[in-house]
Amino acid sequence: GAATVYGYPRQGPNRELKKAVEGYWKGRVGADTLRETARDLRRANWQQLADAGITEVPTGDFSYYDHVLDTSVMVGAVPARHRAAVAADALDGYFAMARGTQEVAPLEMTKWFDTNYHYLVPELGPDTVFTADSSRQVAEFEEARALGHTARPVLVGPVTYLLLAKPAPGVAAGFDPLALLDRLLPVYARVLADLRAAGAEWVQLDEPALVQDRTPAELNAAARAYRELGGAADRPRLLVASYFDRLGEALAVLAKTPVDGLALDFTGAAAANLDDLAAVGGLPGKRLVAGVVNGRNIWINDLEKSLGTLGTLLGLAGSVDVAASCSLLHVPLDASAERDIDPQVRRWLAFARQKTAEIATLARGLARGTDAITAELAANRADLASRARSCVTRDPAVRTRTAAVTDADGRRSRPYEQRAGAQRARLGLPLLPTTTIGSFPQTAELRTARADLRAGRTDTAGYEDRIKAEIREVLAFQEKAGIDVLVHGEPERGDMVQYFAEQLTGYLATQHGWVQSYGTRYVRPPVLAGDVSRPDPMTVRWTTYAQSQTAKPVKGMLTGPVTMLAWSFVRDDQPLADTARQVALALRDEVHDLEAAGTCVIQVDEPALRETLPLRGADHAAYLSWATEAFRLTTAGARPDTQIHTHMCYAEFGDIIGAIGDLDADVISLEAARSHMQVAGELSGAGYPREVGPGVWDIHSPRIPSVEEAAALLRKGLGAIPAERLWVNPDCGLKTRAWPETRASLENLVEAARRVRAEAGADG
Ligand code: THG
Ligand code: ZN
Repeated sequence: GAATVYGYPRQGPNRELKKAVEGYWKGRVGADTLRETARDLRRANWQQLADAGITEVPTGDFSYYDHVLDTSVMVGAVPARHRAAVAADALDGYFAMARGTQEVAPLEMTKWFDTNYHYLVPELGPDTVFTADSSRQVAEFEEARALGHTARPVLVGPVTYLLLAKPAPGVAAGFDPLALLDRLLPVYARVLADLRAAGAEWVQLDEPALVQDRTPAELNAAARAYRELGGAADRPRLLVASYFDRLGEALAVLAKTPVDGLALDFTGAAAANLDDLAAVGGLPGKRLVAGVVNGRNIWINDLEKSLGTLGTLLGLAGSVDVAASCSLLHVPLDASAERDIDPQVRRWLAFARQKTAEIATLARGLARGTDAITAELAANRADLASRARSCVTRDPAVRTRTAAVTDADGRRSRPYEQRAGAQRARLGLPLLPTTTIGSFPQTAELRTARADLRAGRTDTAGYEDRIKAEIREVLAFQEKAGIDVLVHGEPERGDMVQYFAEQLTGYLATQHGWVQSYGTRYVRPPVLAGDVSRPDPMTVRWTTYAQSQTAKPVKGMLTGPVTMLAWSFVRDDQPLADTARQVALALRDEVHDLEAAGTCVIQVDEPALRETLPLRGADHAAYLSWATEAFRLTTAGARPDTQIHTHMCYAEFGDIIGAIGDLDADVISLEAARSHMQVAGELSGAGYPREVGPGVWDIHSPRIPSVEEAAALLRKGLGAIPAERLWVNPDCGLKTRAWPETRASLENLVEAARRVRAEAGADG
């Protein structure tokens, strides 16, 4: 069997691609240099794969910005507003679609399934005309072949492409992009024929959308698509890939089409594919690519277990190849670069490079028997054992504590109605109180100060003076503007998840573990490696310093347990619910200490609550149950007169509206400006009984809302939520905003609150 992957990190060991692309945008790097950098990165990746023992390398997985955007270009789906830019210059037009220009808006961006990667959403309508442009795919395939590699082009499949698309602006919302399938298939057939003509024996079509709940009509579309593409003349052999979950009903559908092979995920819950495959009678005579190495976590594989799976699969298909479960785009490049991680612990980690070695080892073991890989198996066994019994992964004190958690620990001592009274008495806030979400502009100066501290160019005292000065400035502005509940502005935090992870036992930070989030933006998710505890308070110092500077209440700011998991690499050796409970208890200690230090308002942010929703509806209830439980465990120890806030970044939360109620937070702030307060109506329609702050300033844009604009939104909010329960705040944190628009917008927001407060007072 072959050893293969579906994609590899694009950025290069030092994020060379980010630097080249951003340099090109600034005019500092020419188009030729950018293309050359990209070619060098592809060449290095293929070589690394080949050296590791990968026998069939992917092509077409590289992208300057996003591979879904590349697919839109391949099929000619360029929105009307970008056509002039594309016609003038293909590369600049491509970036105009990605980022917009002074004149035109970019494509919308959204999460790629349940990963932390974001893609650009295709915009389609009844008038969309597809045209085939296979040039990029053909060129990259020829590039790899010229370098001597056996290559397999990888494309986003036509069904997934359409299922990920949205009606273009101005198109009736009822328009279903899947209606364009018959128009799209000839374009895919053309691209496939071009790749065949260039010498591609196999082409991979990725259909991860088929692992989600699909209607009979959608499954039918998949059947039609692969009957038609499979029936085309001059085609290469077709490998249809799915990942992120079990294929479910779509497995039998695809197995009946004339495609030549399927790639399936066999990791985690997707291991159910094994039984499903047996149930449909296997794939006799076809190629099965078995994703047995997890492509989205960073843990070493259990090689013996994978060999067991592979052995079973041998009886279920014509041939079996070994792969990662999905593209390695979602993991960092190389664990061996992490010099600061204890070498013993580093042996438990497998980033992209280590995973390719595992895949090659498994392919060898499958082909020649376990005798051919005895040394690898022994080392793997030792590393797995060391992880299982390490005091990093197992802290008896943490386990005793989590085991003792009771239902009562997750319940506030008083119902909301009583708490609200106690909080009103303690805080003395006006009707329609004003606040912000937590962060204030992160100036270049602040980032430099943090970098200087890390590099040893400033000492701790100098850095802390700088932070204190910033806090005083942020407070002075809020007091002057007349905001009611103040924040310290979080100048000490870069990435908030990283900030807390650095202070919690059980988390590891990486130095080079960059993963693409979107376009040229990357994150370095911390690794949740072991049992979690909080040795010392994490935020109390800055919050109490801020409180010492003002008579108004200062809100304590924490990141919630679900988000702490969602934006990290989580451990795979215990249920997520257990890990969440440990993080929740550590945060509960922080809530307790903040409270003891006099903090009377504490916000626990959960921006990732909605985005972590499982791909299949059948799994939603179980997820929401442990997720809301972890939030309540974090917050429920608070006194009745301590006001618990939470914040979420999304306006689309219809499918978690019940869970928002189950959080039992006293106040929730949400994005609403862009959806014109629709969320307020949805919440009240669902009978949400507590306080709500629907955002009245869209902070994603530098535009300053006028007083009247914000007031109009507030009046709209009052139509759904009574004045006693309505808060006034922006949509989200202000970290990415600049000071001038922050000042002006917040001043307008306070004035709008005053205006509407007066009207509401007059009414009542
Ligand atoms: N933290 C973590 N994961 C996340 C987010 C986060 N995932 C989802 C969401 N937020 C992603 N959003 C962003 C926004 C900005 C950037 C990356 C992801 C960004 N990155 C800088 C860059 O690439 O230049 C690097 C930042 C750094 O130096 O740490 O701007 O908030 N864990
Ligand atoms: Zn937000």
